[in-house]
Amino acid sequence: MNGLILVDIQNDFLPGGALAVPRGDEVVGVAKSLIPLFDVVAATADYHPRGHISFASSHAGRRVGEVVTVAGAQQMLWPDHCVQGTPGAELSSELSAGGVHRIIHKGTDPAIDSYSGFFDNGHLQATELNRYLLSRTVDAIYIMGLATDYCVKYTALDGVALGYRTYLVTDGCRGVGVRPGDIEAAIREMVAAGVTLVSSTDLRG
Ligand code: VGL
Ligand code: ZN
Repeated sequence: MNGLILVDIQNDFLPGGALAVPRGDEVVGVAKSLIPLFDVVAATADYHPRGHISFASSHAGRRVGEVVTVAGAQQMLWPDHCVQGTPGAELSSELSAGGVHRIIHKGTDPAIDSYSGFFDNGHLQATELNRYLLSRTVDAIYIMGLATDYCVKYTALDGVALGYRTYLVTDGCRGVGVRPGDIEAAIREMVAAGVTLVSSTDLRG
């Protein structure tokens, strides 16, 4: 069974949002075109409590874009984003028309970030995504969304590690690109790990 995973297509990652991904809005139409082609559609949602460890505002004297060490792990600091219960945390209203069968919240633990839709960054806790996909007998996952170089990448890498045939819908992704080349490097890393690149036009036939 094929599953579509829509990664973090939330208002805060779209133009005007707190952590807007450049041209992030361009993935929404791709998502809408693919949703009807899949029997299993899961959407991940970054869903942070106020004061989350990934927010620069939670670290005195630190600024957005700085990297700090938290419990021995590197943590990039972001603007406050996808705060639970705020409009920025909601999925794009264009996806509320239907077709998303399950929303998987992540990043809900105040003390650890979670880029992947499957696990937190320390691989300490799993979300319900893997269980959900297994319950629907999904063995191939098609991943698209925001952002290529963070949540999309880590979701795809975990997908491969968990044994899914893992596809990246390249035209359905946009990246943050904190440093030049980050997005291309992320795609290379995914391919090297065993992710297959596809375009939505191939899937639509
Ligand atoms: C993301 C940075 C912080 C993402 C989430 O969805 O890629 N990036 N939180
Ligand atoms: Zn986040």
